[in-house]
Amino acid sequence: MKILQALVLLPIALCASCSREPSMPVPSQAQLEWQKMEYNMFVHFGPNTFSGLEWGHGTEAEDLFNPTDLDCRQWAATAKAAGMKGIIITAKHHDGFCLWPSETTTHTVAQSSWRDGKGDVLAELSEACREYGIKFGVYVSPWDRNHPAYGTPEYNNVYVQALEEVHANYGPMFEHWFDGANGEGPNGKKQVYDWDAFRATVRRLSPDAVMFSDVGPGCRWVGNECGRACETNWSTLDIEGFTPGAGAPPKDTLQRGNVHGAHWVPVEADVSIRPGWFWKESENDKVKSVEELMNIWLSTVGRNALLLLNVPPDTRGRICAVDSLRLMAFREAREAVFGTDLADGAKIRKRHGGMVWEITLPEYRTFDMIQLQEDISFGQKVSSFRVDIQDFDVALANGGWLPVAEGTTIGYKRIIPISPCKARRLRVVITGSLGRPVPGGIALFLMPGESKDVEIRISGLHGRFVMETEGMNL
Ligand code: FUL
Repeated sequence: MKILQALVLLPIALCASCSREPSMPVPSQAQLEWQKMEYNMFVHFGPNTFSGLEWGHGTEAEDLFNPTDLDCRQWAATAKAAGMKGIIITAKHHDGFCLWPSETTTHTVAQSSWRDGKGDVLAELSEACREYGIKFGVYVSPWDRNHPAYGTPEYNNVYVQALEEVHANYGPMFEHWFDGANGEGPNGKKQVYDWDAFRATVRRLSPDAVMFSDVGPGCRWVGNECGRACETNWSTLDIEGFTPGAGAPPKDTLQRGNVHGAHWVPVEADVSIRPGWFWKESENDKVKSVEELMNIWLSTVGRNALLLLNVPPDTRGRICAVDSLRLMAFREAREAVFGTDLADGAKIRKRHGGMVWEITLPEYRTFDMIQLQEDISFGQKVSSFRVDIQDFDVALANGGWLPVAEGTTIGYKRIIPISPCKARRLRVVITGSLGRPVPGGIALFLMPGESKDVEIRISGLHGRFVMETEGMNL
């Protein structure tokens, strides 16, 4: 039995070891699981929900926070129905108001008259997430415009204690969101943050939480707030000498990563479903359309990033109908595209040392999106690729192979929209790689409404397919 096991496992082990590049960063188990979540909900909620401000001054009365009908189960149910896997809430935003009864300050739910000072949003939300099988995470702003100690070394201890309260009492946490914002506090001073102490606290109490910041260490900011990752997106980054906030690498580097970066720090793209981060009645008619959300999806999840979509609850403490209906319509739209994998039943062969992935479909199929994945447990390797389709009716010198797409990085997931085409055989040609590439999956999709009976366009790359430029419009 042992011998049989060894015979079965040996080729797998050999194959795995020959695909592993010794000096290449790979994701931790927590980062791998995090990446597979793909789509999470951001929740901005606090005094700003009631004042209409984006950055509260910190002087707001605690009684301002007074949700009339708070229902965190509704948030979790909405996230679940939307296809999201986690929720991250602003436990404390820059105004310093804590959504849990923190001992570190007198600016919390406990000092408000909401539920006679007995309310605790973190307790309610973490419980609701457990009930709905949604993972829970927190944003705790280090910038605090209320705390009297802000701007003095003492504040770093205060903030560490706040982190301890949150992580010890409301975990497990899948992600901790570190905002690098570093403005002035009530005494006009800025804080010198003790990032080492902050990170060590989260690591100690929530060892599996992926820490977000401009420079990770768990995942990194995408460098904009419009939901756009770069086509070239390395999950590797050099972080030595950098800090979140003003000491971060240039935005361009955050977007692309470093091709030979020493650390695995994948991209998270945070964007709001509305113009602002906090709910405002005046923005009820400005909720992003399904089309906008689909473009965001293709530019984030489709470009090796995780999408963190902010859906802010209103003054009742509920996600209002316009937002939740949009989320459901968006889910339906995604299912209409990605619910049917037209590569289903295909035979996939690796050739030329794994540099060519040949796909033979069971029959001719029409598609206009190609989804490629690397098995990132071996690291991210592909730096350029091309996709060809084959048809012997097309009399081309190179055996009927016709290029339909090309690109740079793949990473965990890359979705490439192309002109609709009909083919039975495809090949992904890896034209540049840091090591032996390891495919993680190939799928083909068709946008509903596209003709099911298109002819192959001889023009290939010069047809309707438009490669976006690398230039980012921030
Ligand atoms: C930024 C904050 O200043 C915004 O208010 C918002 O919370 C965004 C997600 O992060 O740094």
